[in-house]
Amino acid sequence: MNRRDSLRLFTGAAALAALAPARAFAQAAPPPPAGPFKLPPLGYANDALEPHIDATTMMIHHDRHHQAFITNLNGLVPKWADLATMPVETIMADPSKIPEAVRGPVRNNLGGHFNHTFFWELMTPGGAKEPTGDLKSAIDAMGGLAGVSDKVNAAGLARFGSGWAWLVVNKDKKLDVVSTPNQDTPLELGAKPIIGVDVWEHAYYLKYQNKRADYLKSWWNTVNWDKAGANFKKATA
Ligand code: MN3
Repeated sequence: MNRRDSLRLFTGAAALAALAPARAFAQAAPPPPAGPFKLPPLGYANDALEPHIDATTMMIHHDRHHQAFITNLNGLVPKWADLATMPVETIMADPSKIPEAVRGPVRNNLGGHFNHTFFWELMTPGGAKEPTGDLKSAIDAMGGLAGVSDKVNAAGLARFGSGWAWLVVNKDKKLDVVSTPNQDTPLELGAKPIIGVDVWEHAYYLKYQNKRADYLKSWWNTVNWDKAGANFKKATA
């Protein structure tokens, strides 16, 4: 290409941009890298969990934090092809099977994708306000909902730095409370999650600042007990 041709191309592009600046601007944003991982949509509006979780936190948490895990995972697929085909649960149940060269980033980003997908589905603006059926019986046997939620909250408060607090069915098939650091999942403990709450600061800081205890207490109002019951049924099947 000679100088005159490149000038002509440039002039053409500039003219297009002047004609349709909004479109030109939109096209300037890089498209998300293609790949098998997709951000699952929230099943409700960003403000649907107000006042317990504010709309801005939900938007940033889902559209940016979760999207970052998806983007990173798609970037990791060329380095480890099995990532695209192996079930998430299989990989996260035994992260030692991930090739060492990509183990850290796969563990963090796939764990983040699993945990957040679980979290969005566990919350709802409507639905049952307390456990029912077999899950209710198991929670009652553990001291009732107030006692169990206190234990989960205590696990969340005791988690130094970032991580999650969980109500799980453990490897002995018993209801149990555990906490995991970073984006580790309960799966590698041989446990199946029933309830899980994100205690990373990004999950609550805009509204609750340093008051993690207030966030945890309020968060229980968002729990989708139908989903928790379904998780329990699957975990004990
Ligand atoms: Mn999070």
